[in-house]
Amino acid sequence: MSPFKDLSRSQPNDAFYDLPPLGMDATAIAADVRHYFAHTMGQDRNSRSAYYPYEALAITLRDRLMERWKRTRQAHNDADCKRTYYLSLEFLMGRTLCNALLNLGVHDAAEQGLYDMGLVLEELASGERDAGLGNGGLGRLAACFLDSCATLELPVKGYGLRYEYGMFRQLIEDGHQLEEPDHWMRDGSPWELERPEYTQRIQFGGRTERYKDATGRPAARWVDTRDVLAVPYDVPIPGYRNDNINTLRLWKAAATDEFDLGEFNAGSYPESVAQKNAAEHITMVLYPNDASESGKELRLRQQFFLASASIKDVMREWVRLKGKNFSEFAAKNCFQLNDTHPAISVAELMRQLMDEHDLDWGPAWAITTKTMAYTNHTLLPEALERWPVRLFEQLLPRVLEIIYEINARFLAEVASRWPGDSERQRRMSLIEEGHERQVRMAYLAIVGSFSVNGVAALHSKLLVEGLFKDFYDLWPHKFNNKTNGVTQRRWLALCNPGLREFLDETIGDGWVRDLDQLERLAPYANDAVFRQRWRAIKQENKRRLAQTVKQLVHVEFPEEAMFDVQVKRIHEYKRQLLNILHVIHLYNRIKRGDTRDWTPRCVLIGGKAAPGYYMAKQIIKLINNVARAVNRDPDTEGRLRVAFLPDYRVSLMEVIAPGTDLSEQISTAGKEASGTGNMKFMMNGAVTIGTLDGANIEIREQVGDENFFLFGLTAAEVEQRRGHYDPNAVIARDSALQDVMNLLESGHFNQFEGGIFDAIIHTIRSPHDPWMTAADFQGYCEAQERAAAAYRDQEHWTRMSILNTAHSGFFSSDRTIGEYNRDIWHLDAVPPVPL
Ligand code: HT8
Repeated sequence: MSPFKDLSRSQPNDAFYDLPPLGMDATAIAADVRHYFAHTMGQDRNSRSAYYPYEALAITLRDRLMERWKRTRQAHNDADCKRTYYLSLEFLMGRTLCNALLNLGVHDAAEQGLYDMGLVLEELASGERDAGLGNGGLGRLAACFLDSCATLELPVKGYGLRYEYGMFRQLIEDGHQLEEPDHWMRDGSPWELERPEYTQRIQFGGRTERYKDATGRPAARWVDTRDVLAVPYDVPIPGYRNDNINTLRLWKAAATDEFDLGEFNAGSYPESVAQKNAAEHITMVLYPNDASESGKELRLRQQFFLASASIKDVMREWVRLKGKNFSEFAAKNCFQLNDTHPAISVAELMRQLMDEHDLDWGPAWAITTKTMAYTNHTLLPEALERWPVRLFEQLLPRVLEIIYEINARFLAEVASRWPGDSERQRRMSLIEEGHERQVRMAYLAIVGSFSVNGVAALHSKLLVEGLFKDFYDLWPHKFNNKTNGVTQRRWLALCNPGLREFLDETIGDGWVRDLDQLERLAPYANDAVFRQRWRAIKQENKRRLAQTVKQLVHVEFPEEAMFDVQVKRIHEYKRQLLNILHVIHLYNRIKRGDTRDWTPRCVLIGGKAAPGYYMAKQIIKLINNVARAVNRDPDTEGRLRVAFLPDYRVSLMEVIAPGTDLSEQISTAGKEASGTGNMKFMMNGAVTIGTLDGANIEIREQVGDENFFLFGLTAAEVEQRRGHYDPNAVIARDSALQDVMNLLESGHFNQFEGGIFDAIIHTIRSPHDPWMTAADFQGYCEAQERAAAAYRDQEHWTRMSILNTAHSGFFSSDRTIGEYNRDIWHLDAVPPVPL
């Protein structure tokens, strides 16, 4: 039946609507699981798959989320509150089941209820596939933010795309990365709710037509378009034990029902229908590049599809409640743009206000620039989005006209502020002139927003001194910093149950909502009994991690060794290469017998390379080849182990972070905007070895220099050295690095694969190496020695570990979201209508 057909003869009464609350105890949960397993999934004793009991439990929990979800929506409507919409092309949610159990407060009840029926919760939970709708930090940040907004009872709705294929699955074959498509929702997802009644119609192509409206005012409309439907799927976002459930709305592209037989000969009906499937390609697959733009037409389609559908969704609700009066729109709505990916929203909001809701330019622009806020996540030039004007002409002609008009008015403002400075106008123009004219999306975002923020103190400073300096000179009040954070619900309470219990016992459980309370741990760093238990928990987590490593790559990690971990996207600026050069250095030391006071070490590296990123894939191959050579050599036994963990993802990090001793955060200074893995490790009691980059700087400030292994050039020194960097002189002066290069260049790690590492060797020796790997090698090795020495004194190391957790309160995404709300959104917390 169509969801659009309204009831007419039926008159549902209270008997239909009023339901008793669902039980939250073990018995009630078990009863529902049994019911769904037998009556909904149609299973019986012959069922062997772990999938059906998982699904039955998921639906049981979904029912309980649903009860609360409606009340949250009702509370928001009743309060007529201001709302924020977090627009993002990526939400890297990971698994949902255990998070729902934790936040609903029914983990133990469910575990008991299942146990009574002979089922093991952990086994069911570990069968869930990650929702990999993001690349890395930027997408995971969006997921952490949603958790914090729901916990803080802020009326924030996420808007994203429901990709049929998420982040690819990474296979390692013969040391090389292979990609396999991730058809993650083939079996459907119990966590989404289709809402066909809120479908929107999105335009592409066509042309602009000018006309006079009923009042004689000149107006424009976008006609002869090829339309695509946007169908929303809602995902519940539970707050921590507060009965508040926010919404993540993901759009799926679908074909319209009408189609153009005229274009085809009569009789090519099947071809015409098939042609419509092209519409559904828009949300087929996530682009797998992190911090680099793809430049592909389909990607621009995705961006506009998200922006247009989400804004239309907000407008529909506005018009339903307020009619055509937009005077309060900016006071009640805020769009937070997650990087420039949804920046086209600036022009699309203008278009909808003017062409669909009859506002003039002035009022529409006033609304837009009081409603949009933009977060920048990188300074890397290859990630700065620019779209060819030609593409816009074909795909979004009316939107391009509006961008031109925004630019004309903006450049007039620049000209009046700096008369005659045409060079500045050229620099600041939204349109980059040149061989191919391009729209600069970051500039569109800045001009259209009232707030522009970076994601860590150094990054925000570098933005206003460099990339956005001209804009800062014009509008200093727009620029601000919001240092990233991560949710301690997933990244401590859920992933580290051993530590969670110990924390609860020691300082109470208030830290789950208020992470600053971890500060109360600091005095216990001096308590030997406390340290003993802390170590025992870490050991247990290391055993769990070692088991995972063994299972996945058949490498033994002895648990008394230092677990030294670098997991993140593979990118040259993150310098996994520096890490592996240090591994080769350790290997050299073992081979030459330089092993007095040796600290046994297990080096774990994981991460995905963008499929088209040649160097990143070479680095993966090198890591694998070095790992093979090291692990095979009997001399390394008990001293050094190396493993590359395939298919790094959210659910793997949940095992990795608790079991890590040393967290590698070694990017070239000035290049990692923030990093967020660094925070997850710190929370779980790992000590950081790192450069003065991104949030590392703030981590070091919080934990103190004595609890952090610092090395490397500063961002300023990196820039000073550019132009006269001479890595070959650096290598010649450093015998350890010389030895490493000799071994690498001898072909020791690629004996039957001649020349495969030439490109890597070349970049290390190139005076144009932007990442200055050789420059930081010596400092890195010294810091690694300090870490190794510190680890040998286990009491000292445990003290450092405790203090890292104790001082990690600042890195809760609750703090970050509190700042977004205080400085940018100005939302009131709205408690849900009680059950
Ligand atoms: C930063 C990371 C930071 C995290 O945001 C990052 N930025 C991107 N990915 C990140 O993890 C990013 C930036 C531009 C892009 C893109 C991804 C352009 C196109 C496609 C993907 O690197 O330091 O912690 C959250 O702020």
